[in-house]
Amino acid sequence: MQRLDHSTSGRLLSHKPGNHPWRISSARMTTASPIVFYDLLPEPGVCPYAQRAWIALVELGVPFTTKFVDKANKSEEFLSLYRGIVQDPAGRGTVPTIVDGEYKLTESAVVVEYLDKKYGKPGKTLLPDDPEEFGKVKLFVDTFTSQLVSANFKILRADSRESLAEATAAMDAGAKVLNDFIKVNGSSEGGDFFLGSRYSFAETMTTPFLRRMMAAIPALKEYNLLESSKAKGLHRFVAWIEASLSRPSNQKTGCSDQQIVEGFKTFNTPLKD
Ligand SMILES: N[C@@H](CCC(=O)N[C@@H](CS)C(=O)NCC(=O)O)C(=O)O
Repeated sequence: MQRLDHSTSGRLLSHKPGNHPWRISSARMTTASPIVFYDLLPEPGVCPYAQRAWIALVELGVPFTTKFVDKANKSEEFLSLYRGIVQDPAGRGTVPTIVDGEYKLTESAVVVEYLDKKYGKPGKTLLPDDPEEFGKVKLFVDTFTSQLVSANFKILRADSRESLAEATAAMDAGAKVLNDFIKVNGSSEGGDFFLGSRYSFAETMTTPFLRRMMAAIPALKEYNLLESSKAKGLHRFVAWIEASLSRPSNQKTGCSDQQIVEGFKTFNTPLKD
C-alpha cells in the first residue's frame, strides 16, 4: 500500500517509503503518532467523501499520514480494518476511513464530526456550539445535497437538448433555494461563508461536491453553475461558491480539475441532437 505524508498544512511531505512522517513533522505534532487517513488510488482526492475528511484534517491542523487503497484490489489490511469497524464481514470497504491511535472510524460525515469534536479548539470548531447555528449548518448540508447533487448527475446523464434543459432548470431552481436559504439562515457578517466570516462544517461537507460540479459540468455539458447563478442574480450563492472554492483547504486537497473531468466522463452521456 502506498503512503504519503502530510504536514499540518496538508502539503505532502514525502513519497519515500520508510521516511516516517512523525519524524519529519515532529515539531508540529500534538499526538503520539499521526492519524492514518485512507484515500483511494490512483488519483489522490478523486473521492469527494475522502476529500471531506482531508479538508477537516487540514482545517483543524491535525497531522496525518495518507494510505492509498486500490479500489480494484483492496488489501487484506484495509478490508479487515474496515470490516472490523462496521462489524460487517462482507463490508465493501470505503474511504474515508481513519485510524487515530487505537481508535478507528469510517463514513465521511462521522469522521469529520469526530475530528472536529476531538481536535477543534474553542471558538475554532467546524460545528458551532450554539444549538441553533448547529442545526442550520447541518440543514444547509442536507439542502445542498438534496437540491444540487442529483441535479448534477441529471445534467451529466441528459442525452438530448430537451432533457438537458430540464436538468439545468432543476439545477438553477436548486441554486435559488440555496441562495435564499443562506440569506435567511446564514450570516453575511465579515465574509461569504454560510456563517459569514466563519468557515464551518457547511463548507467542509459540500466543497468537494461543489468543486466537482464546477469542474466537470462545464467541461462535459454546456452549463456552468456559477455563471448561471450570476446571470440569475443569485448574489449570495455566487459569493458563497467563490469563497468556498478559494479556501486554501480546498485548493490543497483533492485532485486536479482534469482528474475530476476524467473521472466524471463515466457518468456523462453525450447529447444525441
Ligand atoms: N457514505 C460513504 C461513501 C464513501 C464512498 O462511497 N467512498 C467510495 C469512493 S468515493 C469508496 O470508497 N468506494 C470503494 C468501493 O466502492 O469499492 C461516506 O460518506 O464516507
